[in-house]
Parts: sequence; C-alpha cells; structure tokens
Amino acid sequence: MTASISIEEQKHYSTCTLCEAMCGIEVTTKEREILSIVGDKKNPFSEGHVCPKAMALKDLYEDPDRIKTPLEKTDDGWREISWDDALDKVALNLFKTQQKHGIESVATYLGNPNAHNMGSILFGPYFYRALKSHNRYSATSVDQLPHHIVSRKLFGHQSQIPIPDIDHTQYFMIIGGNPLASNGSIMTVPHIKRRLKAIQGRDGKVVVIDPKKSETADMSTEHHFIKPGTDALLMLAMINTLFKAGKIKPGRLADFAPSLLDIESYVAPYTAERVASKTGMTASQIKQLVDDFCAAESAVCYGRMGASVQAFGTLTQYLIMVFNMLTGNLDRRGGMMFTQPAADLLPHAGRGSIGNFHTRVRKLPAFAGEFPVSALSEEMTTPGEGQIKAMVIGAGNPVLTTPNGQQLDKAFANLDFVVAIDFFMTETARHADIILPPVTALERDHYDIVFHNFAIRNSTKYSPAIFPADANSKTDWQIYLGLAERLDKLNGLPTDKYRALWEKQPVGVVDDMLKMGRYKHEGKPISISLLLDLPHGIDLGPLQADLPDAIFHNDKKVDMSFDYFMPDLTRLDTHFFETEHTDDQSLQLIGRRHLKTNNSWLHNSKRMVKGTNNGWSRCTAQIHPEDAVKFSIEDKQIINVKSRVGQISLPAEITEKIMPGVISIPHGWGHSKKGMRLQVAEQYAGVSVNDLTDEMVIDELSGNAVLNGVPVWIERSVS
Ligand SMILES: Nc1nc2c(c(=O)[nH]1)N[C@H]1C(S)=C(S)[C@@H](COP(=O)(O)OP(=O)(O)OC[C@H]3O[C@@H](n4cnc5c(=O)[nH]c(N)nc54)[C@H](O)[C@@H]3O)O[C@H]1N2
Ligand SMILES: Nc1nc2c(c(=O)[nH]1)N[C@H]1C(S)=C(S)[C@@H](COP(=O)(O)OP(=O)(O)OC[C@H]3O[C@@H](n4cnc5c(=O)[nH]c(N)nc54)[C@H](O)[C@@H]3O)O[C@H]1N2
Ligand code: SF4
Ligand SMILES: [Mo]
Repeated sequence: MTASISIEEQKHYSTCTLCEAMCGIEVTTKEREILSIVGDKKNPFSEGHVCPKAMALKDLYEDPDRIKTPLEKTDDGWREISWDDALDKVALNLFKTQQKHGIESVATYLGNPNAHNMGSILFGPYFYRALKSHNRYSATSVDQLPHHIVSRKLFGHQSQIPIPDIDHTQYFMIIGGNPLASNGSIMTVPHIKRRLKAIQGRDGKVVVIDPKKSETADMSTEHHFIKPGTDALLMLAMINTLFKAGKIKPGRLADFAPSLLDIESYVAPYTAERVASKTGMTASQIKQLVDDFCAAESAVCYGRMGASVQAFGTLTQYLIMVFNMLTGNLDRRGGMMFTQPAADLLPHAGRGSIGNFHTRVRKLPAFAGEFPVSALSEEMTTPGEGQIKAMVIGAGNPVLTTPNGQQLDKAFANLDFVVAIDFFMTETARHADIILPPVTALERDHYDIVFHNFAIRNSTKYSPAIFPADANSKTDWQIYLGLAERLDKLNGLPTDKYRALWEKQPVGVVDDMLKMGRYKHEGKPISISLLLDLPHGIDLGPLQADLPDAIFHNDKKVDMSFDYFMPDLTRLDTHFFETEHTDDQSLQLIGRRHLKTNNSWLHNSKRMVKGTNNGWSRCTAQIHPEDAVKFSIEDKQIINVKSRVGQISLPAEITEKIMPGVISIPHGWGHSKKGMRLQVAEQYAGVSVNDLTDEMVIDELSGNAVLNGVPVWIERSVS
C-alpha cells in the first residue's frame, strides 16, 4: 500500500501525528527526500491549517542522530545488530527474566506517541498479552487518567469522552487548558484560534480559568486567575450556586441520569463565599461565571491538563461533567458531545476496569490494566517477589516525563535488562541493553484510530506511508508482533495465529472496522480502498446527539457513581479546611507548553529550539514581579528551585502573566545526561521540571500524578 520512490517531485497527502489536531499535510518528495510540508488545503477537517511543528516531521525523518538499525550495548559501546538477532535477544532476555524472577518481573511503559500510531494501538496488545505481566505503566497516569475514570463510571466506557462542540457553542469555559499552545487535547481541533475567534464573532464568550494568563487567556473574552489545584473547590461552588440560584436545567438529561439532582446535598457545604479565598477568586466572580454560563444559548465547560494532573484532578473532571449535565449542556449542540467515528474502536477496546489489582509496594489501584507510573521506581527498587527486573519502554521517555525523574533514572540503572523501542538515544533509552528503532511517522501507514474519537467533527481519512519500507526498517507493529510471536514460541504456545496477523496488518483491521461502521459515502461503504481514492479525507458532519446510545451501561442510564467520587470530599475537606497552610515562602509549581515543543522529543530539531534565551531555549521559570521582589530575583538570573525531592537551576523570567505565588516551568527538558546522542538537544539542554515533581503525592482517587500545584522554594543562585 506504499508509494513508490520517484525521481520526479511527488505530492502526497498525509496527516501530521505530532499532536492531537490531526492536520492534513501536503508533503512534497523527490526520491527519498522530503522537500516541503505544508497544510493540505483540500483536507475538509483541517482546511489547510498546520502549526510550525509540521516541518519537524521532516527534521525527524532527516535527523542525523536518528537510530535506524537495532543497537546492542556492549562493553565497547553500542554495536549495530540485525533485526532478527535483536528481536531474538530481546525475547530471550524477557523470557529468561520471567523464568528466573516470575511473570511480573518484566514491566512495560508506553509513551504518548503510541496513541498516534495505529500499528502500536492495534498490534501492541499482542505483545503485552504474550508477556502476561500486570506490571504495565503508561503516560496515561501523568495525563488523562481522570477523564477515563469519569467516562468509565458515568457512561460505562473509558474512552467514551464527550468533546466540546466548539463550532456551535456560545460560551466556552476552559479550565486548565492552553489550546493555543497545545492545539487542543481530548479535543481534536485544527485551527483552534480561528474557532475561538468565531465564538467571539458570533457574540459568544471564551472564558479561561488558569493561574497563568496563557496565550489562550490572552485572546479570551475573560480570564480569571485561580490558585493551582483548587479547581475542585471552584466547581463545587459553581454547582452549589446553580442550586441556590434555582438555575438547574438538565432538560432531557434528567431522564438519562435519574439521580443527577442528588448531587445537591454533597455540594451544599461549598458556597462561593466559603471557597473564594482558597481559589483566589471572589464569590461574586464565581457567581457571575455561573450566571453567564446559564444565560448563554449553549455553553460548555472543558477542563484539561491543568485541571487533570493535580491533587483533586479526578474529582474536578467529574464535577465539570456534572456541571455540564445540570445545565443541560451534555449531548446538546454547542455543549459537550459524543463523537461518531467511522472506525469505532470502542466496542473492541476494554471498557476500563478499576482497581482489579494493586501495586505491590504502595498498593495503588490499577486502571484498565495499568498501574500509576508514580509507583514505577519503587517497584524497581523494592526487593521481593514481583520486583521489576526488566523493562520495555515503547515510545516514551519517563526519565523526563514522570515525577521524580532523577530517582527513576537511578532505578533504571539497577535493572537486569532494558529494551527501548525508540528512534532516539534519549535520557531513558540510554539505559537500554537493546534499542529497537521503528520508522518515523511518514514512513508508515496511518489511520487516526484514537483521535477521530475525540474530534470536534466527524471525518475519516487514510494515509499510506509516503516512502516504501526499506529492507532494513520496521514499524512499531512489526516489532511488537515479532516479539509476541517469539515469546509465545519460547513459552511453548502455538503461534499459528500470527500468520494471519502478519497478513492482515493493522490496516486490515481498520478496513474491517470502517466496513462495519455507520457511514456510507455516495452509497458505498467506507473502506480503505475507498479512502485511498480520496486522499484528503471525507467530512462526515458535525457531532450528533447520541444519548442513550452513547451509554455503555446495560440500563442505558448515566451512573452518577456518587459512592465512588463523593468520598473524596473528605480528603478535600482535610486538605483545604482542616490543614493549616502557613508556609508563605513556598511557591506553587505549574507546567506549560510551547507551540514548538512536543513533550520531551522535538528538541533535536534546530528549527524547534532556536530561541532568544542563550542555550536555554524556552526552559525558564516564570514568576510574578511581586515574587521577584520578595526573593530578590532579577529577570534572566539563574535561580535554584527546590522541592521535597530535588533541585534544579534555571533562568527566571519575570512576567505579570503569572499569578503571584505561582511558578511555571515547562517539562521535557534536561538533555544533559551522559550517554545520549542528541546533538542539538544537548546544546539547548535545559533542566527537567520532573526532578521537582513528587512521586509520593498523587491524586488518590485515581493514582494520577500531581504535576501542577507542587510546593517549591526558590532562591537566587550564588554561582
Ligand atoms: N511536569 C510535567 N510533566 C509532564 C507533563 C506536564 O504537563 N508537566 N505532561 C505529561 C503528558 S500529558 C504526557 S503525554 C507525557 C509524555 O511522556 P512520554 O510519552 O513518556 O514522553 P515523550 O516525550 O512523549 O516521549 C516519546 C518518545 O517516543 C519516541 N517516539 C516518537 N514517535 C515514536 C514512534 O512512532 N514510535 C516509537 N517507538 N517511538 C516514538 C520519541 O523519540 C520519544 O523518545 O509527559 C507528561 N509529563
Ligand atoms: N506544542 C505542544 N503541543 C502539545 C504538547 C506539547 O508538549 N507541545 N503535548 C500534547 C499533549 S501530550 C497533551 S496531553 C496536550 C495538553 O494540552 P493542554 O491540556 O492544553 O495543556 P497545556 O498546554 O499544558 O495547558 C495547561 C494549562 O493549565 C494551566 N494550569 C496549570 N495548573 C493549573 C491548575 O491547577 N488549575 C487550572 N485551572 N489551570 C492550571 C497552565 O497554566 C496551562 O495554561 O498537549 C498536546 N499538544
Ligand atoms: S497543530 Fe498538531 S497536528 Fe497540526 S501541524 Fe501542528 S503539530 Fe501537527
Ligand atoms: Mo499528554
């Protein structure tokens, strides 16, 4: 299904997989070279939009530091080995580790790019099943885990997450998201700026609640600072206000969620007056937000990273959903709506089991078969049965992206065997004994199997690989399937099923899903062969009201699950109302993203890291002028930032855009460890904010990491 190499210039239509926005791209190639990447104007979903990162796809493809052949670590350094040799050795080492130390002694960590890779999503599971280990971790627990739990509980499926109907809403409240930098998350939305402007253009409002006046806040109709980690209080008070002001209007949702109004007694103690000072907002501001939200013809309250990855993130996401329901804005045009994807993964994916098993050391609950990644290092270092001895890292860089990265870095060094499936020698991959490098995005077939589920409009599109595979390259799915087959063989299990899978390929599975799907195009069922003839993709219309069909519970009702979520109010009360917070010297750490970053891995592209901040690129600590005075810090001066777990030093950036008492540091930097091979990134190394975040502080309801609202202390650096 791949194109052939041509000595003439060729144009290909594909999709950028770097963030969730699913922008269509036009890639011009000549032989094996990429000449340009621009927005595909004929793509009905993204209509020509791309951000500066699109060109990073070319940089990734051409990167001289990119690993293209499997590598084995030897006493004399890295040695190139053949694929067969590499896969045999990896499978044998994992098998031997399990023979010696038990099934659970091999763990996996899956990083974010897997979600953008249909091969990993569809065929990766064969590998985990062959491993049989419960010791599974992923970036989900430093990210969207609360969304999954809320959807699992309320609607019966972890991935049945409603999406803001941004193109029709008259009031868009964004809590802890900065789509102007991130291009949207759990909201696949190209052209975000144009769409936010369009809301304002039709006399609607964009309202941002954020401890930082972010790029999105800058263009909003209204922005309110909020103290990090207090969003659950805000939501409780907003719901309380709804009841007090007699503004409850669930409409048809009352039928679908019969116990919805019972939330009233739980929120009764949380008046706007009582929570105001804790959140940093005034009671009248909170009430005004509710008034305006209810007055709008349609409205949606959306919470993302800032609201999710904090101590009460799960409760916050739950309350956001309840607020949308109580105002009648779930499953309604201009509110939160379910998607209707052409290839619907949900019926085939696990609905998400909660707490079926627990981590060995801290007894943290698993969700959907994965443990919270905050527990990873202790599971590696605490002796006893089930201790992790070998690790498989698939498209992730947890040393930089998960809490207390420094400790994890050390823990990795003690493992017996590590394999990294990655095309870069990263901070994590350098611990590997064997590196298995897959091809980059443009060299593999692509159907966005995940993000159509989270898109603000229904559409469908398939992009074959732009370059034909060369004899010595493999995709992620080929690596996973190769390992799975070998492991089964070593375990004495039949391997006949693999023959059919090699033949079918992930694209064959997508083809089946499309053919089983709900759409037809001009009377014909949608299929891969149809999409090959329509390389820009097909628009399938706006999101549609979908209740009760969207509910996976047998009774087709929304399960409010008060017994699961409401006990967390006790923890919230203890934290906010029964504990004295007297330390006025600490600041609250939060994160940020920049349009030209992508977590930890685009820093080897010169185009992406070039900045004004000599050698630091954008890795700076933003603080408010009042705090600069308080701690005698000048702009650009190097400061030390300390937390319970570590210390980093980086330049201060003094700005009124940040709330007093708050400090913002981006993640994904810190490329100065020994043994990496990222020439550009090492020049713009920065430091890792996750050397400050604390693996022992979690959102206890879900086990999600707390990356926002971490207490830190700052001082000017003497050196
Ligand atoms: N403090 C703080 N920490 C954070 C966050 C934050 O906001 N603040 N955000 C969190 C979030 S939301 C996320 S999702 C995580 C991300 O955390 P991770 O997923 O652990 O890290 P990434 O930086 O995305 O690393 C991805 C790795 O995959 C490799 N890669 C890229 N494409 C492919 C591919 O197609 N196949 C394979 N095999 N490898 C590939 C890259 O080279 C890179 O090394 O970080 C989290 N960490
Ligand atoms: N350019 C770029 N785009 C990306 C990524 C990237 O690294 N770079 N990563 C991708 C990934 S993996 C993800 S998950 C998405 C995330 O996308 P978003 O969810 O939009 O995340 P951020 O851009 O980090 O914005 C989070 C906002 O929350 C605010 N915040 C922090 N703490 C709090 C708090 O306690 N309360 C409130 N109300 N706000 C708070 C921050 O100031 C920030 O403005 O972005 C994706 N897109
Ligand atoms: S917005 Fe996201 S999908 Fe679109 S070009 Fe930028 S990185 Fe790629
Ligand atoms: Mo993420």
